[in-house]
Amino acid sequence: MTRILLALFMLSGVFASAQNPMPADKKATKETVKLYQNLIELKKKGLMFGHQDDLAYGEGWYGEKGRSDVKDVCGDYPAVYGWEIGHLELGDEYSLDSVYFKDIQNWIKTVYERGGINTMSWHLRNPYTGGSSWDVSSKKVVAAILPGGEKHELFVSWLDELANFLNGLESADGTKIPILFRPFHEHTGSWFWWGRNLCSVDEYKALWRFTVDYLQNKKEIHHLLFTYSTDRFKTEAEYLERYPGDEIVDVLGFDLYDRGSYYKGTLKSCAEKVTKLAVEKGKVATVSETGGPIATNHEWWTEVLDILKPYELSYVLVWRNPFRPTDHGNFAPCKGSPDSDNFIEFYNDPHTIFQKELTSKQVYK
Ligand code: BMA
Repeated sequence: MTRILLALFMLSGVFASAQNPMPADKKATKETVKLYQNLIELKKKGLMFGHQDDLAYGEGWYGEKGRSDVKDVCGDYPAVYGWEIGHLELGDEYSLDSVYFKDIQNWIKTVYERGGINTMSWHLRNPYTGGSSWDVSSKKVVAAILPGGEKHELFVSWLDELANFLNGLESADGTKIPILFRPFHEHTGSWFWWGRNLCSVDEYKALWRFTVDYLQNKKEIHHLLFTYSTDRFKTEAEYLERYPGDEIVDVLGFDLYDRGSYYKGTLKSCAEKVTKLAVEKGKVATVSETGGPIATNHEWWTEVLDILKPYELSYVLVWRNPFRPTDHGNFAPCKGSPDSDNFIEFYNDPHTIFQKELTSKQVYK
């Protein structure tokens, strides 16, 4: 009898945890837990649309209150907003993309109040050489910033800057605003100092573990959902090779840009694998960065939607619309852009989710 009762009790626990998935951080704030659980629910309803630096600038404008290229086209804001904090570690006032950190903090609050979702990437400088994230001249960087390494103290001081910034993300009533934090991304490629050919598997995992442990246990930061995001990959084993662990990661993502004929097949294959893994692990799956040739392929939006529709993905985020010339063009539509009609079709599709469909109640409560 006791055994039967015990078995029933354990089974009820299994059901409860399936119904109430929890983020990896056992001390996650109430709103962070809710965000995680709502992300799991929302991905069953549809695919959220995200855009990098959506509120900060766009085609021909910078810092106009309330403006968004996406809103200019479809009358609605994205559901997910990407922010980039590279150069925060230097104590600078603005990011490598020339956005003031104070403004980013304010926009993050605006997004939270309206029930949108904030995600943050970090193209942090190379702490060993002093170069940029893209400085891959040394393979010693990761080892040098781990405990005992010659640049460890410097790296810790950068995490302190990050912690100050994160602690400043508070709503009007003092609630810490949950963030999907996505550090050390695209590590299956070798263009950042934390990339595949630049450090060993163990070093990469140790970098993640140290960072998460420092933020959670030394800085008491518990309003983050950690996002692991590779570049393109072929197999689950490749995807997981440098995965730091279920006890650390909440969101499984990958970045993939459309720069040729490989894109569609690879997008499908990566989406399929990442959603399968997310279901197995009870995590959230996402296309954490993408972008395509929308200036020339005016049907790109619905083509991508057709590929992603079968999979339970939380969101797809397209990269920024640079306000001054850089090495890429716009990844989101803007007023009058030739892909606009197709984007509106994408917007009107019942499967896509934009800001108006989300309310703060739905996402954080
Ligand atoms: C890259 C480009 C760069 C930018 C960097 C960080 O993909 O958009 O211009 O500085 O991301 O946001």
